Amino acid sequence: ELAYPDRLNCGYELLDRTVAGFGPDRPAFRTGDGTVWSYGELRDRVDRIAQVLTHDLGVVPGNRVLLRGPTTPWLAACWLAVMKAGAVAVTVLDRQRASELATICSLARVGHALCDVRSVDDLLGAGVHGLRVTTYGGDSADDLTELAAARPGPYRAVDTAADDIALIAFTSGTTGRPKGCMHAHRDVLAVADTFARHVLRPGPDDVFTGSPPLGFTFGLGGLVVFPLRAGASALLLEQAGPRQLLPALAEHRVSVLFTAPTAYRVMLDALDGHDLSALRRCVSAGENLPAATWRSWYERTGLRIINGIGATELLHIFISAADGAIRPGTTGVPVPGWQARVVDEDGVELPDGEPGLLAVRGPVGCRYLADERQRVYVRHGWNITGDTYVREPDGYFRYVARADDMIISAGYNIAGPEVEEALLRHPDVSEAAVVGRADELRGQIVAAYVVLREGASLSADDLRTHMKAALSPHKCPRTVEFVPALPRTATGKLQRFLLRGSGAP
Ligand code: 3SK
Repeated sequence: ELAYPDRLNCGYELLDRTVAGFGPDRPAFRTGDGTVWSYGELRDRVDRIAQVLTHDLGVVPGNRVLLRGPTTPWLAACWLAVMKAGAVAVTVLDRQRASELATICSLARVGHALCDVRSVDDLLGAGVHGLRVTTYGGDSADDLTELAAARPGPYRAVDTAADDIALIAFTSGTTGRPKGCMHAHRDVLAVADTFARHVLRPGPDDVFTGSPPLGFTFGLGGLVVFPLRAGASALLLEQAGPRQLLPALAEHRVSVLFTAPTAYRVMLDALDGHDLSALRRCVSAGENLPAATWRSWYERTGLRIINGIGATELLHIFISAADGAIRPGTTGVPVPGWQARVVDEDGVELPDGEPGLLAVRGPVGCRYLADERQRVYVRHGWNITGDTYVREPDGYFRYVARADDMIISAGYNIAGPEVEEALLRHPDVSEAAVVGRADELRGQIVAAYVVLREGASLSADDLRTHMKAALSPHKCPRTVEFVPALPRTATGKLQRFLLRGSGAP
């Protein structure tokens, strides 16, 4: 049980309390060009921004403030300032375009936006009525950076209730229509005090980095909330693709890495000559981590990837495993503080070994902003994540598929990810997606889309031979298509519905 006081401001807890504990001089944020913001400097900037919000922009507690920009210390500082000012941060991705931004602003009734000057065009293009946009990183007199410079002095954090909403994080899942997930001040601390505290066990000397943007709660947790809660520092990279990550890991002596399975696979091809000796925790989430990727990473680096499943609805990771308890091919066990089970459509718990719906509950729950899909996500007091899982007899949870990604072919239930894993075991395959395609005879057939590694020239016949040796015949793809890339959401999740050819969720 996590016990928090009734009055709690997560911005104060993450920043002021950490400065009180570790002093102002330790590094908080670093950037790729070597800039370092100490905790003292970070607090000074956050307090100035909070003053601008309150005194220049007239933001009052509860107002929704949209935050948009590449991953920089300024974006993180704006988020902390919104927290301290008792307002509600609406985080969006830099990749989201005008029409999506307009939808989000209208759903969340956003009145203000703090936006990196480089990302402002789409936001202005969204044409949101009454939205007051303040840029940062520019050089005009009404730029936030200029306004903040003129607002000295410490800022006293607004005395928010632990249950006041701090954040509305939008997800469109893998299929479409955005849903706003509301999270309170206590939720922000709860994910640090469960997953980070028990699985990562960070200390003040840790250096975090990773690819997920701050507009995705995977990134907000991994690059801001977890390091600050531990008095550690984070390297914030504007470009954080696998090829930028590798040299950064060495140069900045990164010890905790957050990224997705695809990036681990790409990094495997380019590891040579990179010094990863400071790295001690590698977290993978966003999608299931195939056992083959886990094993190759372990063989090449000696590091055991921490696989996790998280959700924007639940803010961060709720099933995972630490260190020696990691079992490749499984996600792990409920993070301390969380409970999980596998249930049928009626919410009845299924026996171990039987696939069913993953149901979880813990310190954070799903609270959609005015959305009828709340009834689908929360059933019988449990959050139903939309994933099909098996609980093994030893209590480990094994991913099978997204619930709507099961393929039924000639009466067989086939999990797309199992077929994808077998494809990925071929050394020439870099990415794979498997979907069910309508078929008169069999109901559905297994159709594979494959991205080959650079320079590889594998034929569909050779791949079929590999698959026949790897899987029982009914699971082998009937069609194989080589494609240059797979369709993904802005947060990197595979959009299988586009491959199914339905064009719609
Ligand atoms: O959506 C996800 O996959 C996720 C993973 C880890 C942490 C947070 C999120 C939203």
